Amino acid sequence: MANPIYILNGPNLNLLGSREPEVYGIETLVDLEQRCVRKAQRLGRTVDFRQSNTEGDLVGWIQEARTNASGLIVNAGAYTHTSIAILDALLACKVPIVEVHLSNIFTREPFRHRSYVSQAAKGVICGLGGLGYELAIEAVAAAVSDA
Ligand code: CA2
Repeated sequence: MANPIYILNGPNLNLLGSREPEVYGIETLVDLEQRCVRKAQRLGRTVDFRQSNTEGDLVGWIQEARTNASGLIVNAGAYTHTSIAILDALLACKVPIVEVHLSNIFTREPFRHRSYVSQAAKGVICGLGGLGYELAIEAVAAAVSDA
């Protein structure tokens, strides 16, 4: 059995569906997870979908992905724009990495335009809501089978 694709979600993404639907849509995090599970199944893959509000949890999970994941999809939430610790962990992780954001970070406040995560990512998808997660799974699955 191939290793799962890790899908890591950062702070406040547990609030999806409860506020700011005009920015983040109406899907809850559970809806998003189910969508990812179904997409992965269609591609013959599995996902391990997690969320934490704590930077250290995300760093630990990225370290775990080095040996236990076939690929990594990261929406680091606001840590995207601030966390060198998450960048360093990602740089040490040699599996294919795709960065995803529900909203288009480039049409929002200037502080959201910079992403540390992008420096370690094979590709970046933003502004497509939950569909972006499905596209990221497709990209990681393709990168894994090319390897
Ligand atoms: O667009 C994205 O996916 C973000 O990563 C979401 C982060 C934000 O800080 C990034 O700049 C872009 C914030 C997630 C907060 O999610 C909420 C969802 C519903 C209600 C409140 C917050």
